[in-house]
Amino acid sequence: MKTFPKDFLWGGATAANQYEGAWDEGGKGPNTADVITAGSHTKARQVTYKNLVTGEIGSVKGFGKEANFPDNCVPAVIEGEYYPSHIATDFYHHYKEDIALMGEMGFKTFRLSISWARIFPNGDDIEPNKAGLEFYDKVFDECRKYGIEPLVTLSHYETPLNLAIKYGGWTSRECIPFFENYAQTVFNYYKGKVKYWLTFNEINFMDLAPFIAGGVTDPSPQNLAQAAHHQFVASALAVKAAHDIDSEMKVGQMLAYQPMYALTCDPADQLLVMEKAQQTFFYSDVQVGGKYPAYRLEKYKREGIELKVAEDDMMLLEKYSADFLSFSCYGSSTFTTHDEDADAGEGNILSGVKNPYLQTNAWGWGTDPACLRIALNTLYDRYHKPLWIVENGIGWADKLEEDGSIHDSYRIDYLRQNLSSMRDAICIDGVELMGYTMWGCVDLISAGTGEMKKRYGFVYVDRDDEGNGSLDRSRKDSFYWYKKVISSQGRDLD
Ligand code: BGP
Repeated sequence: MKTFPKDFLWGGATAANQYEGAWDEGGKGPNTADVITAGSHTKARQVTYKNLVTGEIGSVKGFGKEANFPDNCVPAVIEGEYYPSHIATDFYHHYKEDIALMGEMGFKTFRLSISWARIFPNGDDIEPNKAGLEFYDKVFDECRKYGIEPLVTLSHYETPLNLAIKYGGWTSRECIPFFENYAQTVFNYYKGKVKYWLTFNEINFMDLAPFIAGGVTDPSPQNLAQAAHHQFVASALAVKAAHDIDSEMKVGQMLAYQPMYALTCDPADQLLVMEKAQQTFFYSDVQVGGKYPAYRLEKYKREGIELKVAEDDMMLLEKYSADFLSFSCYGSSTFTTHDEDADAGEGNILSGVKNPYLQTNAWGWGTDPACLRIALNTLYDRYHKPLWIVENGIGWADKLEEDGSIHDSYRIDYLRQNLSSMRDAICIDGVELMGYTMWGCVDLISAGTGEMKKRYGFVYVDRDDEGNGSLDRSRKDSFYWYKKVISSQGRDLD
């Protein structure tokens, strides 16, 4: 039976701000994620702020475009508030145990992010924080012990808080040299230990949640366009730096992607889907295709947005496009112009209306058994570059039984369907896929809601939504299932 290639990189994915904790230990500075409170399925997470003149405190909605701060107010940590990122699930003090569990499952790769503010506490420092560099060095050595290849994101939904306060985040061009310095520092330090890198997690979230994606404190359409442009140039400079420092290094783009369906065959619905897709493809057309697409430039003209571009920017984007395209994909989304015929959709920020053919989890995220094959074919046809699925999985309120077991058959069912769809893309369609990292392989806090309850892992972590719990780790049923999948090279999905 034809199956996954021998060198396929099986593994799991995490992000520092949702997993690492130790937010003020080892010389780390605060980052934008450290000022975002917990929420729930029905209650939005908030960014807290302080008025520098009156000392007054307040908050604005964290996910979405509302994170627009009143005059004289800056995002700040407020005493007495609960911020899930501060301890998260404490990878900082559990990394040996967690990587051993990944080794036990047979992981070939582990996606994690470096917290930028752990290396440059203020973002604009000249010299790096040595303790921060040493921490990740120990993590990478631990990975090597188990033959695990790290895949490292440089900025996963976090920017050093000082850059947001002092410069308005990525709206300012000054972030480019700061990021370049950061990238060069870690590429040099971890040369020979880390081969695969990603620049900005789900870079297309700049349009949807700019404070989270780039510390943007004034999200006008002009600022969003500018902030995305600065991240593109910074990514291209990171590709250049990686290739100069070590010809073995590969730098990928990271896109939030999901197949988009029209609810009806009305051409108006197809056009709507086409326009929605352009909002996502804009980011990969620039970063992987190397050029600003015409549809986006026309949109800027229509909206009166005047992009400020430095002389070499367009050359850099073309010359240093990403080596591969990585993406997250949890399901699909459906759109229609016939809103009166459709039930409102729920789920993540890319969603449209409810697809009557699909099931959803308790947070309204639809599970689509065909999404990976469709996503892989669409992206491979468009760019002809190697792909890597760096997030896929399902959040569920798992139950820890008295005897310490966790029976997550729903997760196994979801993954079985998704892996089979991914196998079809490789074996039937010939798509070039480098690897698969299941999201949140060890339980961590949810980005969307800040909850612990929305768990994704193969490994359960004892912690609740109020921050209580021993942080002890336990293997779920899916742990043993994934181990078997990896050892059979994806042949045995039962
Ligand atoms: C992606 C993010 C991750 C992760 C995941 C699941 O958008 O890159 O950081 O959290 O979604 O989302 P959630 O945590 O909201 O369930």
